[in-house]
Amino acid sequence: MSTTSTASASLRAAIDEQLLKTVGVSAQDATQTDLMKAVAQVARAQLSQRWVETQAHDRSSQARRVYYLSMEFLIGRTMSNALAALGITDAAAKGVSEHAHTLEEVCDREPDAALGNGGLGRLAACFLDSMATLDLPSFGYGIRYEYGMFAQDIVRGTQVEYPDPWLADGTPWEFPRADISFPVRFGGWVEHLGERAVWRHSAEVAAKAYDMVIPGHATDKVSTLRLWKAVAPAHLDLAAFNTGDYGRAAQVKNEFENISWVLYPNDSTPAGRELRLRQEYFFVAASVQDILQRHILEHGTLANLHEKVAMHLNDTHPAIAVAELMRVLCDEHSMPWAQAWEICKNTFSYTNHTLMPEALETWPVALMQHVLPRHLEIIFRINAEFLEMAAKFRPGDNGFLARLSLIDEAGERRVRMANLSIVGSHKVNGVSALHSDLLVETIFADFAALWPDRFTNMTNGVTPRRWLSQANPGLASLLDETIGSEWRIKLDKLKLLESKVDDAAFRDAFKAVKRSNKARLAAHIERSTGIKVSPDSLFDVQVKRIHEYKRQLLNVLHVITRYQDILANPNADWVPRVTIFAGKAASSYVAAKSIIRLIHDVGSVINNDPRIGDKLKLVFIPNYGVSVAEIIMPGADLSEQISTAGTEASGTGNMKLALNGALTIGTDDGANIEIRQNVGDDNIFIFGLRTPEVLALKRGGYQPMRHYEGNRSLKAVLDAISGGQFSPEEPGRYRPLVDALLWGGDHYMLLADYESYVATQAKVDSLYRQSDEWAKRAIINVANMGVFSSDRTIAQYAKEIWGIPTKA
Ligand code: 26Y
Repeated sequence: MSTTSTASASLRAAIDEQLLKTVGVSAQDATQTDLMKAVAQVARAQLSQRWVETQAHDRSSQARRVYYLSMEFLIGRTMSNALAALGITDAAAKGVSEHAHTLEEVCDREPDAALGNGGLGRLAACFLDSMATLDLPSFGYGIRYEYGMFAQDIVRGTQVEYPDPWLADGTPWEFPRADISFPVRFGGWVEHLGERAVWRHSAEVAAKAYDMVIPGHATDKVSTLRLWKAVAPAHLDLAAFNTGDYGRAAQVKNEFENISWVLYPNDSTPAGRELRLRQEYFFVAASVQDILQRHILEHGTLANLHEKVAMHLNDTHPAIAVAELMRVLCDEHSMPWAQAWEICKNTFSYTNHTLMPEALETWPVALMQHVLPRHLEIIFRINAEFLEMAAKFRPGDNGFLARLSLIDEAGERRVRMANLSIVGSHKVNGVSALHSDLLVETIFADFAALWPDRFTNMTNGVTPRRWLSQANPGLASLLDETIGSEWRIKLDKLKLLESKVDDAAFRDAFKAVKRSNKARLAAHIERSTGIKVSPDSLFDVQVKRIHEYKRQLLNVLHVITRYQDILANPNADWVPRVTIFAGKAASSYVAAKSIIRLIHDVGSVINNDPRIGDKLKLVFIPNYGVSVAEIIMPGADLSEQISTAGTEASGTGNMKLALNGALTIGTDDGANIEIRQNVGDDNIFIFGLRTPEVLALKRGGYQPMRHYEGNRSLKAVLDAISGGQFSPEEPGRYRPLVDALLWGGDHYMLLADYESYVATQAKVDSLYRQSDEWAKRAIINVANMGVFSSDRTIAQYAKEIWGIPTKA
């Protein structure tokens, strides 16, 4: 027997053994789900071995580690990624085929770990993959939510949210660490005994560790994602239980354990509730205790903490860590304040993911006093010392100090978490070149005046393992044949494709891959919506959270324009197009939900209009998430990245789509700008106002009505929507959406960009008609996406922010 067939024979034996031992079924009776669990157990055992070895290595080398603190990790499924990292995909496929199933069917049985909302959470998951792949000594820390991102169903065109009990049947990928548990305290008051502060807390909950192993690729190293579960202290439970009051016992248990129950399903809309603050402190307090305990075990002192520990704040959500580290160092380890503050600043770094002022987190001082009284005192002291220093920089400028202050004194006093993060960190970064520039020019301008060197840029990236290897096996094998397989860990190698652009045989192979990915996507569309679409159409894709600034509504305006034009000129040479949307709206976000409904209403009219046929289809794929994205990205021709310039911090879907050979139609915003710089102006469709023009127009008094009056097709489209053409049973349904554009100031300037958007869509059509020209540009896009690997991003963080050498 060859070595590979020995490997698959032994893997098959291992699967059968796990079916019997862990799953508890005979090999003959195993269902797809049973097989999924058994294969996972086999992979888990091998990963566990790597985990133990990596830990031992990092411990003995006294490595400097990075700890990535994040409220969100949008991991998706683990199976395919784990098998690929272990190099046992083929053997596993053979193993399950003996049971008359395909590996794909088996992998599909795994629920997504959807512990995040959108871009920020998925970025954290891509980063973990890259940290492991680069052998970076690292941990992710977060919350083990019992319920992740809600599942979205569409009922008569409207979004309905269902809970996501992803843990209901257990997950084979977690390792409960029964012995790792830390107390987390809340409430009460502070007693000052001379110099010493003592926090007399009023409540305590236990944080229990659950680890997920994050395998690296082309390395035996793994990283750890440690998630905390809140557990009521046993003694508390028992007190009520022993008196026979079971109802009360359950209630007390719930009050404590609700901390890790559910992910806040808000994205860039403030959450503002006490439970959210408790979640933030809960996972930060547990993580800091764990990190310090490990540090003391390895180094015996906290004096060198910043030399061995880098803690990264993924947005302001874990910002309370700054106050918590100060509290632990000063109150619990009796370190002098000044020394603790030096350590603190040198330990933390912070990434900002949004410019929109309404999305910046603040907490009422009164709430902080109630939940975390000692932390509030510490924040006040940090603020006093900081403002004293700042006052020397610009004496007498009270506006400057008021803007810098950690406390917003206008109206109800509030703690500004972004300001706390900046003051407590040695580095602050944005997530694209434009975003990082705008940070220092706008919302953080005062801080940048004070500390210009603190601010930097780290352009986002995505992991090529999930977003190319795994999601697009067809393109991955074409790449392997054409340029070798090293691109998986050195994405710059894609550049080699440029020499193939004029090779007709290669172009045909490339087109064939796209065509089969589109057929797969079309099948998913039919399964999930009942709508049949032709893979010969141009697949025009906008997938992301539904938010006004992302302007899904502008896309709909174009679709209706096209519909009206087709009706007016039915015999023109129309490029058949399928416009595809997917994404979730925050449950309380009325306008976003209304946009979802409009998409459905417009879709029913267009898709059922016999005059239109295949010339135009409009579909909304329900329940967007990581696994659905893995089907959509490879099947897209056109990537819609159409946020108002200056509002999308970076975007990462734009990178995934271009990496899979879609051309971008987009504004001069976020990472679109860097995509343009890399692929070249001729290989991307950029339209609309640029950031300075947006700002100037806002200042000069923007008049949306002028565009309505001045553009006949725009007027016709808006009149059709507001007149009820798409909602005849309730003609006024979309009046509020249209009124917000015409009378409400059109905050995101859809009408200002409409004309240029529609004109650019016509250019898209002309290029698509020349299928060879289109393919050339798509290939050039793929060839130039190397820089958008999260390996590049993480190598840059490691070098410039965390001070940890990597092999990249
Ligand atoms: C405060 C809370 C309710 C909250 C929760 C989640 C606020 C914001 C978020 C999520 C923000 C987010 O996902 N931002 C996105 O981060 C990506 C990664 O950097 C960027 O590519 C994207 O432009 C940005 O919108």
